[in-house]
Amino acid sequence: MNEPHLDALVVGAGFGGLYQLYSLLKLGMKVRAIEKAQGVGGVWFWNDYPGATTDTASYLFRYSWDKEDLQSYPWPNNYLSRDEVIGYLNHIVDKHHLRQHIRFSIEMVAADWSEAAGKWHVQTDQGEVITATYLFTAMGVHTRQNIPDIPGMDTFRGPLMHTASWDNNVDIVGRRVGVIGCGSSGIQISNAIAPRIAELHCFIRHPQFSVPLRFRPVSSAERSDINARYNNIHAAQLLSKMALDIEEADTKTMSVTEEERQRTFEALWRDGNSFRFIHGGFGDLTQNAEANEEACKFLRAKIRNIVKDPAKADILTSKELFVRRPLCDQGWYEKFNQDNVFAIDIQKTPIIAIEENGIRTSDGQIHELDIIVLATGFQSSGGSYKTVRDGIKGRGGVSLSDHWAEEIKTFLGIFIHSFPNLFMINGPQGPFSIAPVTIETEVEFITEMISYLRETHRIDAVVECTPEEETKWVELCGRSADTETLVNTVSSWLTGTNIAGAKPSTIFFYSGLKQYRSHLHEVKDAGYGVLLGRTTRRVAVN
Ligand code: NA7
Repeated sequence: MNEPHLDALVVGAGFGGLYQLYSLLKLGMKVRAIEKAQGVGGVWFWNDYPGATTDTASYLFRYSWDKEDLQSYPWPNNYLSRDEVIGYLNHIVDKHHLRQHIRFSIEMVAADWSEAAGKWHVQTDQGEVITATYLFTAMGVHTRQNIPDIPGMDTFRGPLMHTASWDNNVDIVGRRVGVIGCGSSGIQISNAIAPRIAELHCFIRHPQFSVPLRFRPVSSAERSDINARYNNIHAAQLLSKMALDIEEADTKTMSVTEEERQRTFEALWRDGNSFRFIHGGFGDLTQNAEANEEACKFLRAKIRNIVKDPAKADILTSKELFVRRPLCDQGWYEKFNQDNVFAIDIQKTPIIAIEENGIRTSDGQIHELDIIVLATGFQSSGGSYKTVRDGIKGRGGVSLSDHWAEEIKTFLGIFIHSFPNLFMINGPQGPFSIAPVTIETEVEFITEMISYLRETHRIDAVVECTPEEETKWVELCGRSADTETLVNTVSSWLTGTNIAGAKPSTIFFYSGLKQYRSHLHEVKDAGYGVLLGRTTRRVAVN
């Protein structure tokens, strides 16, 4: 059944899509959301593997605009499990009557901008075409799985699953499980299943640093205290870099004595959470290699201290700087003290094949397994966009994959030149700060802009950034990566180089949420001029 023409179509029903839907409905617009999954949650819907947990504090992993909910909705522990996130989002959807506006199990397979009509034509996998004046893509960062090309994958006789398509019907108890990959997903699932399975074999190419999460219940006194301070907490987030609700330190690592440095690292380790570890003690760990190396030395000593077998400790210890997306764990290193938990160094002995009964490494050994888990990550660098089946095509039929062939290019992480009236929520080149407040910032900016267009009777205006603004933003993101981070010193999803052969891109604006918001304010204060330069009038066509 074809939808009638919409003012706006929102693609995706995770944190971003839901808030955008809610906001546009409040403006009185004719809007619909489509979602590929059978339920809400976006990345949290799909990542239903054992141990999937947020590493953002529970009280920050909420929408800030539902003040009543902030006070009353339960979060028993300091971090949320995947199921709690899904429960919360379903609660929001029901409370705000959003469900009737969402169509589930529908995937956008093509989107074409019609210059003549001034509309987007979106084709779904159900064979229908939806037309909409505005297209909001809230399609997530970690959406397209990265499936490695290992010979013999189809010959394995047991279940072989990516973490993002985990099948909870598979009984893991007493089985021998192999986990390929040790990013957030790999360490979370390994940690969660280790106590229940016969053997755990972790295949590790680049070990990463992890800091304990310090998962714990939250007392009612703590909850009351946070409830009383919510407005201030939110206001402080908006004026910070990472939005972690911590004092972001500016002390230089090398400006203090060795003793004080160790004391600070120790306190950060004890308090837990790797983002807090990086930003809570010193101000230059992300930027300065010498400072970062001090943190690495501290973490390497911790690993050696926890993991009793020196050979395993060596495989688990990163020789790189601490510059990948920081990891948090609930006892991952400790699990390697179990005799049935093995670490396999696949830099030294790469995986050469998957066979009927396990994984063969280059030393000729077959690691016998009943279940294989691919914790191999995602095509995070624009993959959600570039892999839309029949493409997203803007002015003159230019495809987004072509537009981004050399590198990802956006303005503010929201707008793309040649793709009018298309707005990305949590797309590439937005701020590297925690969700949902980052998402809210983007949604509120776009919603205010559309509201402004409606109020000033400019609903026919086509919103599009200029190539110059795009170029400037890409340069700014690149500079922020160079000055604020060391991310370009390794290959990881933060630069898109986790995918073999991919060209590096800057996929975040690293100067922080406060700085990002000031760029948004500049655009807004100038009457959105840089986005409205190319106004064309639409012809009324359905
Ligand atoms: P990540 O962080 O991209 O981690 C993927 C892991 O898989 C990482 O250890 C990779 O090793 C490994 N990997 C990927 N491909 C292969 C192949 N072909 N062979 C062996 N090992 C491989 O993904 P996650 O799902 O853990 O986390 C993604 C984000 O989700 C996370 O950062 C949070 O923001 C939430 P490599 O480092 O490439 O050597």
